Amino acid sequence: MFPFVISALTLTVETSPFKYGNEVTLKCLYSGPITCCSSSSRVWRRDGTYIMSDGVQVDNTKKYEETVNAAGHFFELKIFNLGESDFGKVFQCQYGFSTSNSVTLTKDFTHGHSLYDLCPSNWTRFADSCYYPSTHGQVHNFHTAATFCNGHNSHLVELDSPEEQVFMEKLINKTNSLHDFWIGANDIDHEGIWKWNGSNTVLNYSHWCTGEPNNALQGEDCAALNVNNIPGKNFCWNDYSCKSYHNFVCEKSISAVSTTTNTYTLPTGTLEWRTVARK
Ligand SMILES: [Ca+2]
Ligand SMILES: [Ca+2]
Ligand SMILES: [Ca+2]
Repeated sequence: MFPFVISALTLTVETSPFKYGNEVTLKCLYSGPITCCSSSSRVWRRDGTYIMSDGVQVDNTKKYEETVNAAGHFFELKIFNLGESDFGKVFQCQYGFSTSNSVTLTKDFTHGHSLYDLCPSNWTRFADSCYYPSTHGQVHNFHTAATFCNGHNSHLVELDSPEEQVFMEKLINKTNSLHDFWIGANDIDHEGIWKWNGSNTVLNYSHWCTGEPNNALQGEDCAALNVNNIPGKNFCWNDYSCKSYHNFVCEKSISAVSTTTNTYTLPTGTLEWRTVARK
């Protein structure tokens, strides 16, 4: 008995996991069980060149991740941080001696999702926002920092959840700054009533340091993330005089980016309402 079955492979582009994601998943579906090829069986190619072989990344210029679902008769390749250079590239999967159809990545709105990172350079994506941490030495008082963000169609960051707080800690850690970072929280209007500067809404989440906010000295009405707390950087919040100088983080929503900064080729076919509304 011949020890393998040649199975037809179908390669498709799957939905991005994020609403306007910069990741894409390619799904390689085979029609039945393949009883062969314990080694060098699964292969991914980009423009004819191997990028992944049996889960081992051959091309290290990008981040790829392969998952195998034997029960479902498919394996998938997730590509991270899609950029302009990925569009127009041709992808293929191979299993044993079978090779799939070719799939070209296009900047389209498949499933109502743009396969493109909408954040400008120097801005980092998390959920539906882009974030800009000010650079080393780019320190301002609270009002000047807020004005800077406004000038970039954004506002001082509003931290609404533990997840966003954790993301912020990682983002700020990468800057290696020893300065604290302004966030949008302030009680300028009413002492003790903390609001976000951008949306003018009362805080629904907070991460104050122990004993803060304490409105110390002549009064402290503006909040910053603590990065030089002793011992170590713990990223809790402290209120300061709004006139003091700190780094800062701006946040803008993805929808603000897509209507002001980027232009797109109009897609064909049927679109979801929210996609049409962004144009
Ligand atoms: Ca936010
Ligand atoms: Ca205060
Ligand atoms: Ca304080």
